[in-house]
Amino acid sequence: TDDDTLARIDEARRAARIAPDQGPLTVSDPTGEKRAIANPATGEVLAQVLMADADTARRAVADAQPWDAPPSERARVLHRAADLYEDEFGAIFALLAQEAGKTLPDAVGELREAVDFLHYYASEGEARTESPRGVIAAISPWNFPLAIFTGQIAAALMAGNAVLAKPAEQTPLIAGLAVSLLHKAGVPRTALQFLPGDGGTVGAALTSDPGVNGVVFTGSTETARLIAQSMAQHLAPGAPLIAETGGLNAMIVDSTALPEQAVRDIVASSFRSAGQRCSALRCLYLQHDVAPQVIEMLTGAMDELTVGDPWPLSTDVGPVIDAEAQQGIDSYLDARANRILHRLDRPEGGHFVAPTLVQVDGIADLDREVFGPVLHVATYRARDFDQVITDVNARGYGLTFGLHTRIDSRVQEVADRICVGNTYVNRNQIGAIVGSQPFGGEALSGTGPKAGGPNYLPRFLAPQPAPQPASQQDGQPCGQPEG
Ligand code: UN1
Repeated sequence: TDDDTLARIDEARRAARIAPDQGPLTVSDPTGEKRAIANPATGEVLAQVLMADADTARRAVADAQPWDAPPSERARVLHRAADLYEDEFGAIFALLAQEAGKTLPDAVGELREAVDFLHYYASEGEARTESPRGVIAAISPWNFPLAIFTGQIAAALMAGNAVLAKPAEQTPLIAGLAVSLLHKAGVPRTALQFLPGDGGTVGAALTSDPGVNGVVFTGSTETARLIAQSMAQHLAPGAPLIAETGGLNAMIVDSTALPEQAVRDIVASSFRSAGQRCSALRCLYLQHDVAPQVIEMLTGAMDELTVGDPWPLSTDVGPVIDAEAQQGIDSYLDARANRILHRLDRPEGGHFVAPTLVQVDGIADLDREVFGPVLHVATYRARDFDQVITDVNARGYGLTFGLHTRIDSRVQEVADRICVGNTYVNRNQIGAIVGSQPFGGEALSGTGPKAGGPNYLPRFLAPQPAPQPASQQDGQPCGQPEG
């Protein structure tokens, strides 16, 4: 971005900023309790949002109507929504900073991803002739409150479904803006309803409702399990759960890697977005002989990071989302105080966690996904390379994996053995690009199919009956009840 463009972006963002002296906005919805939405960097209350409750959720299911416009019309509306998102970049960047704690580079990436999802699914879905499933509940996280929220909705809508969109309780403002732009572009209100609320009540009401024909979810592996149980209670066989969940993502840097490049990519993968991406690097394996040099360069690079309010353009690492997140990471680190290799100072006020390196023997020492700027570092010897891959696979997650090496045969060897959705070689391991890098995990990291890839949208369409062998075509298939 050149300086002129940056100045223009900054001006639009400034104009749209929720000013502290205007007092909290009130965002209305007919029922439910108020929730104060606060800026995670300053604690300043931005808005009072009236949240939906279980009754509102049930009524929304009853009112939902699949979007019965032809696919070409749906595509046109979603392409138009993408243009409206781009026009509103100032308000979007302001809210991403104020409500979600995003730096401007992270906000720019997020808007790009949301726009790409809209165009991608609109184009993918245009030629599809299958029927929609019906009503889809879309439950999305606070860490990509625009991109993931929009991606789920865009795929489900493009397939012709009605969507009940439940954003994370921490980020209803940016989600509400997205919904208003989708409506303005022409998505009917009965096809897209907005249900800000907490997962325990609104999420549970939606996922247990027999009128819901499928759930798309991004969030923790534990919540995905609860959703699966909730869906099982209403016995709607075939109602899909499309889930993207957590990860314990590793990177190997071997002794042939270029250290400067590796360090740049380690910093980006671990500390951008304050480590709050499911794709983020959690456990770095350094080959023994280069470890001292890489750690020295890494701690030097960390010392250059500016941690603080994401609003100033000079900030590299913003806050974590809320007090609960901050306290959880703090107590995790307190319990490992004697293993801390390096830690930056924490800024005053706000929900900040200082970027931290923690020494471990291997990925088996990580007892959970720490969703913040905390990187675990282990070393390995050349003869143990295979064991590292085995140990990473043994954790049962499978989202991203990074490899820094100049040995070509090693790239193939790792690609063949590592069980993850996305493997990145000699680059950082965040920021998958819609269309060219479909994103999603294996095993505990999600159900698939990958978002931003060709298999995603078809999951929101009713499966076609399998073609019958000629001899059975006129009769009932064996053992299958009618209907
Ligand atoms: C998430 O953090 O919940 O590739 C998933 C990336 C993003 C990750 C999104 N698409 O970094």
